Amino acid sequence: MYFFRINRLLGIIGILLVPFYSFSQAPVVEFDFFMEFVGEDVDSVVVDVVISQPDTEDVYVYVINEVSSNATIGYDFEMPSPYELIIPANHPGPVSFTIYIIDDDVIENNEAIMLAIESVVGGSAITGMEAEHVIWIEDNDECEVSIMNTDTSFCTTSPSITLIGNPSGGTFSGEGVIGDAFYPQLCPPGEVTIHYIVNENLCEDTASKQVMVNICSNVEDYLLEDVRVNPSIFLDVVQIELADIPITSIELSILDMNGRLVYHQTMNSKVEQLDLGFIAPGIYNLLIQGSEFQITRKIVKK
Ligand SMILES: [Ca+2]
Ligand SMILES: [Ca+2]
Repeated sequence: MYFFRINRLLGIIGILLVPFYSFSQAPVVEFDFFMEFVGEDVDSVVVDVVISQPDTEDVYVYVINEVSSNATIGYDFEMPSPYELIIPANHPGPVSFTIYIIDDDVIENNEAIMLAIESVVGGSAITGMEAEHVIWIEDNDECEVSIMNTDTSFCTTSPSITLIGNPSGGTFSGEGVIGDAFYPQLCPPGEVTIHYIVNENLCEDTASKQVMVNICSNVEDYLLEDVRVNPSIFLDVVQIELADIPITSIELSILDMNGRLVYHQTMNSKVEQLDLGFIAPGIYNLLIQGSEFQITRKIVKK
């Protein structure tokens, strides 16, 4: 009889204790604070997880890929292997994880790494005030537009060079510039300015570079006057005469102002009659190229 009563009494006490017992055993595993800001040039960030009440199951920290401004793993940051992000069941104390920040050269908005804590078995047993942690990576790359090429002096006979702009993706312009190439042979001798314009969302600026195009070596003997164009403004037929230039392997080319070749022939005599009735009225560059020299002059079609 007494045994039955004691048993029943213990049962009632047990029922009364269950909510308290469950509450007291609920794991409290959380980040030490919610948000932090770091520069892109820091090497790493240490994230601390505090454990007020250990979980009875393994718990892991993972990245939530939900926000549009998310930093990208492998490009913006690196994490230890997922297995190193696990907090073993019943782990008593705080745990620290290291997130490695990658310092790139890309101009971008600030980007976030969102971390969360979750039970391995998928339960939502984790309670705590800071179930998520956000690391904002502040971009340290500034918009600095420049032309990277270092050559500042060319001959009128120099071959074309590929222009390199920083950051890439911009547009070059200026005399002798076609696309991303600079053709000294299309420039008159003297100072020439090359422009580079970048117009992107996070970077809008212009850079300019002055270069000299000089008449060098063999060209000195053959001046512009040695190329005689008759009439100076032509309708259909134009006569090209090379006064004091020996006729050996001389190529004659006509390019429009965008650098497109509209006519080409080899010169076989000192005087050539060109029928250019098929080209549109406008200004063209006449290129006279020998094996060791090159002369450019403008011609005009009515
Ligand atoms: Ca980045
Ligand atoms: Ca960057």
